[in-house]
Amino acid sequence: MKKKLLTLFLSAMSVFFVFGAKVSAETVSVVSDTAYAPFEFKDSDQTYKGIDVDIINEVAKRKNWDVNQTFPGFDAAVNAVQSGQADSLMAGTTVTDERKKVFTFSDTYYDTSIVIYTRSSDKVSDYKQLKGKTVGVKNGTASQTWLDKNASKYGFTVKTFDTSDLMNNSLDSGSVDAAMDDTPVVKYAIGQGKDYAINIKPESIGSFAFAVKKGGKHENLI
Ligand code: ASN
Repeated sequence: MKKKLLTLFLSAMSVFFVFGAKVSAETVSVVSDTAYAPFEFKDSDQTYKGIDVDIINEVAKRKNWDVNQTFPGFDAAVNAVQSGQADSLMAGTTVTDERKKVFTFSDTYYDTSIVIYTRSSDKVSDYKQLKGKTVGVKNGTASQTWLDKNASKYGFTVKTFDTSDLMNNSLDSGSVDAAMDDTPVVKYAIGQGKDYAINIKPESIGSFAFAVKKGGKHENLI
């Protein structure tokens, strides 16, 4: 996993530097998700780490930005950039047509997919098995869009959470039957010892990129 992450980081760096003008000692506020390992997460030493943190720090170094990165959670981060309270979004954000209407995106740095997962004792290998069940998801995410679109087709109920760890606590305690999140994040959690299972094919939905408000004063960052 470590080697894979390093390869991802290096290839992300190579795409990240084909765009953008060099800005001189500009202070750039960057908002991110909060519990989204391996992209951003609070480590046991109470500092935030992860691929998004490493990429932003490297970009800042090369572009001479003075970065202030904070971790309010995905939906809060999106709202902060849209309302002008923050300059930019680095939160494992999937580029979608809907989001392109309000954000300007950098080149992408990671091809993602989203997937249903359950406690490992419950096997869901077909969406039809979710009939009558409750599926957890994080507010404002591409997974939520997918679930909302498919809820009536498969007969499940969608329950939203502000963060992935709150969602996973509910999955652990049985107050939701399944959840949906980005596949690398679920696989990382399983690798860290979470007792979850993926028995259904992930949905490819696009790639992650850095973003600023479309038409805003920070488009020069990209
Ligand atoms: N990958 C999610 C999305 O693009 C964002 C996240 O969960 N941090 O909707």
